[in-house]
Amino acid sequence: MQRYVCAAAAWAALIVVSASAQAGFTFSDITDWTGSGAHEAALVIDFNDGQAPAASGESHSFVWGYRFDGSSVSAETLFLDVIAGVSELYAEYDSQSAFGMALFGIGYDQDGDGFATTDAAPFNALGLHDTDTDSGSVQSATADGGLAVDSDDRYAEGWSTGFWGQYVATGNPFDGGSWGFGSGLSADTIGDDGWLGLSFAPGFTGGPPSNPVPEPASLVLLALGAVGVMRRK
Ligand SMILES: [Ca+2]
Repeated sequence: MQRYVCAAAAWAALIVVSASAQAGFTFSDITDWTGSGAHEAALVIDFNDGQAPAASGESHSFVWGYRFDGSSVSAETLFLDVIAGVSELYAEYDSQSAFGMALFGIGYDQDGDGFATTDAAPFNALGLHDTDTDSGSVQSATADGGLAVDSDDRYAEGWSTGFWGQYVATGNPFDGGSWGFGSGLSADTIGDDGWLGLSFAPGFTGGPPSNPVPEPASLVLLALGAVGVMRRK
């Protein structure tokens, strides 16, 4: 009898923990930080590619942290610094378009064993490919159709067939705050505790970044909690 009571208490504890893990992603959940300084901001990336790292059938965002000094940082600087500082991240863009910086593609070497695109984007050692340095006058010529070579990696690009929607938030968009439309990476600034969101819109249809992927430990607890619910029926 006592064994069953203990088991029930254990399941109850797991379910409580899994519920709190869903309570909203915060800066304290960010594990990968770039930069240094007294202020913090977050870069949220949603590939919207249907791949589900949580194996839930839903798309999830990824979040990287950025530290800086001064009252704010340009969204362009934040983005490029994080891509350059995180060895698993890649970006293709035109640094000098009519709109300022035009973002074409973002890649994530999710399994950490190297990264390449099917159109062989020539990323430099920092994971950046600025098409403004390419020969030819149309700097968006390679901005559509590329995929990640490794099916375990993530890559989305577009300029004529889709685009990376840009969003900003001053309050936590996953815990009471909300996203607003960005004005362009070269135009926007991000302040302390600010959020910069990039969400791919295939076919120009999309919205703000979805909820970030839960931490692995939370996933285990969620799975155990689900089993607990099933056993209780
Ligand atoms: Ca890889």
